Amino acid sequence: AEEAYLGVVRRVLERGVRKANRTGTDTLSLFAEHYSVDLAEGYPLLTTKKVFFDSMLREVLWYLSGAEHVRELQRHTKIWDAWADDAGDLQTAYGRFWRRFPVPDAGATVGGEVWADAEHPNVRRESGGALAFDQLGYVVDTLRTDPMSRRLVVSAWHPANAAVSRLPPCHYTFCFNVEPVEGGADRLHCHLTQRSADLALGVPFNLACYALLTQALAQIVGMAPGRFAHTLVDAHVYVDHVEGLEEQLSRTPRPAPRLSIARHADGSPKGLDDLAFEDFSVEGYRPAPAIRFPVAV
Ligand code: THF
Repeated sequence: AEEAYLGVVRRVLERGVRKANRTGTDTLSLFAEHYSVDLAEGYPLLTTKKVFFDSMLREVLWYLSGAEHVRELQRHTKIWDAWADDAGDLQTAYGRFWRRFPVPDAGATVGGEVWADAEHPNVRRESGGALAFDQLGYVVDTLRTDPMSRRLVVSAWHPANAAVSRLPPCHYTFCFNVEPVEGGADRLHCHLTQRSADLALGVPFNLACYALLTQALAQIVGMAPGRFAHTLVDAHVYVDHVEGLEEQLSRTPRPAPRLSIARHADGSPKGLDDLAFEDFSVEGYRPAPAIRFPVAV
């Protein structure tokens, strides 16, 4: 599984085109790279370098919380500090859109289009009165009621926010898909589309994050984790990451670890909003040493 990720890194190092970008550090980039891993083979936490699982898990729990600020996350990890203001607020936050995507006012309708209203089971009222849609809640509910649905989409991209934000979402939409299995548990697949993919720093976190999320949703709805597929629109390596990645490519992947997610005492799965840091444990993770990569801001 890890080979799939390393293959993208290898291709970008070999054939990537040098590009300038807003950060001031050039990249080697390839357009529309893709890889996938089978989560049945283990949890894809990379072993060719140490990936900081605790930081990544704090980040996922922050997404799930639906918060628009990083004040809680900052108590545990610095990985989002560079993009937050002094109060810990962000101009764009994943969880805010995953769990609380703004619903237009009824008055915004100009023709025949429709919007879920306050009566919809996945719509909540914000403290200020505006309506917000819980996309992840909708996915869980739909996996239960209509698992073969091809509409299991979550979008973190709000055009009117993205146009003015300092950092619009990089991994901006994901979609689940169920494969029926005769005589066994159906498999839950996840496809993530990422507009901008920092292969050394971000992608190992993103891979671990969505693999964890897929396994958590599968457990919640009684399915088996399937494949995680990842499309990288601008797949890049910052030029100051080349040396570290060459070192990483020289290492041989070790067996993938296993992730386990706690259940309630009666054996029933914990729901999206019950999952806490202590509920996740990784077994058999014996990675090669960490590699330091400077983050481009
Ligand atoms: N900007 C850039 N240039 N790259 C990114 O990967 C990225 N993100 C998020 C937003 N903007 C980005 C931030 N996510 C680390 C990991 C994830 C980040 C930012 C930084 C990082 O420094 N990781 C180190 C140390 C981790 C630790 O000490 O806990 C590592 O070695 O993994 C991608 O979504």
